[in-house]
Amino acid sequence: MKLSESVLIQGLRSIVGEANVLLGEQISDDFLKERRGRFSSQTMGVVMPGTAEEVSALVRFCKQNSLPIVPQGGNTGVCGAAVSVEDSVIVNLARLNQIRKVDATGFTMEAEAGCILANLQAAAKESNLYLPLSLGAEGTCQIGGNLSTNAGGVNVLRYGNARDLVLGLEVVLPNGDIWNGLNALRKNNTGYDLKNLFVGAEGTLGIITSVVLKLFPLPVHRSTVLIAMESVENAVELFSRTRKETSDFASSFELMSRVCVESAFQNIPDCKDFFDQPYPWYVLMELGDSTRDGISQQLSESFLESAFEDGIVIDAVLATSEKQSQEMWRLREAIVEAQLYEGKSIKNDVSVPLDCIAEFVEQSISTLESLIPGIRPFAYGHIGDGNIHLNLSQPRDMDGDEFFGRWHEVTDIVHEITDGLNGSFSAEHGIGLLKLREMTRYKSSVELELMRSLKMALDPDNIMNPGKVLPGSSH
Ligand code: FAD
Ligand code: 2HG
Ligand code: ZN
Repeated sequence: MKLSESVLIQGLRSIVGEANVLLGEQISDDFLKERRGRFSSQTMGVVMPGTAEEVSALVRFCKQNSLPIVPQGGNTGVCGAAVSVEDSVIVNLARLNQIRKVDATGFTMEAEAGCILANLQAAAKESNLYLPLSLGAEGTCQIGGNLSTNAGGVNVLRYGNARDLVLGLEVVLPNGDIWNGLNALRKNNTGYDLKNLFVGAEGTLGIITSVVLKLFPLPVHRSTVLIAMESVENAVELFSRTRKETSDFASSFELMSRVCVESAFQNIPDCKDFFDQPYPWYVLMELGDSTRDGISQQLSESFLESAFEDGIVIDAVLATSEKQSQEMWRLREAIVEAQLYEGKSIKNDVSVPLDCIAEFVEQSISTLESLIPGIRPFAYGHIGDGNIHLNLSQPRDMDGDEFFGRWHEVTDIVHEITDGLNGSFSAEHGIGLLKLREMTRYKSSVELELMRSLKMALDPDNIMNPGKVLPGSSH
């Protein structure tokens, strides 16, 4: 028998306490808002458990009553994966926010899934250690969300993406069981590597409640350089030299077009130009080391010198203080926010092999400019990972809704070009609701069937984030 909504709410309250079930007007935009305005979210209630046991009891209750669950972290994801459709229950992990242990000998950290990423970075730093996962949303996103999206960010080049930083996980499975896989071992070949099932699963296979992460030596010596370039080809060539000539000390290699930085200058306070004239492309590069005397500055100076001589670099500014380094990073991170002031935007998050990046950018931009004259491409991203965000702002004289109406036409062009270059239609943001069409189009039937079998094995009642990631998986 299906229980009435008020009885269901009573049941949820009995598990987490009345104050931790938010209803109606208690539910702020923070839980419902989808940043791009593509999807609207509605929920029966937002439930905020405080322990893994409460998560487990909630999941059992929801399963018994066929209530779909949307696990939620900081709700900063950009593919609609934490949006609640079908009146699901949002299970937000914010109260699971304890940092349990920083192990300076083993270089690990154990924390609950609702910890804000920036707080974990700060806790590592207090112990003179480094958690390299870093992205523009780090002040809001939660580590559980980062792992569930397998987030990338600005340090993947040297340290890998979120998946590469996980040693252990605790997960509440769709039947309510708690899997305790919280080990801190670097070596553990004991059957299937279960943790990797949940990393990047976007909450469709279970709810991550705690994590053990790898830490690294704190790069106390850093060299941040803003480099001006003529072309994307030159940026790729510079990247290859950077790797060869700096002993892999480079942690970030970020590309930005002039359009991107100009929008930041215009729309975001405290963003300033570091050069006295405009250039078509910029790279923000960072090297870091923890040697006694520091070698990053010297390394970047010497290899940039040869790049100048060979005409690959036109101009460069080396940050001379921590403040200047932060200002350079502010410029890079401001691009996402700046674009919000440019009207509606259609975003892409593709990756292609490095030697195809220039071709990808050129071909996509010229095809899109013929399709929609006046379209404004914002090309930027983690070029060292082959990951470009080719975000398209609406033409200044076009209606925003009309532009959004052409979403599929635009993304189809970008994804066809990407596919032709053996790339991926989602490099780091995931699938959510946004890229279900692409899953059908570009994933083989073997891959999709395998994914469906896994989902079916773990969540036969389809209560865990239904409708996300797998096409046709709505509740
Ligand atoms: P949410 O948005 O709340 O959820 C994302 C997905 O994870 C959903 O499917 C949700 O159901 C699931 N989920 C959340 N918590 C759990 C849990 N505990 N257990 C199981 N499932 C869970 N992304 C990048 O990869 N690289 C970037 O450089 C980057 N930069 C960004 C910059 C800005 C300004 C913004 C707004 C976003 C950026 N993002 C970036 C996207 C986003 O921040 C990441 O996807 C982030 O990892 C999402 O974390 P979250 O806690 O906000 O998760
Ligand atoms: C970044 O690298 C983000 O800044 C982009 O991944 C997020 O396009 C976005 O909204
Ligand atoms: Zn990114």
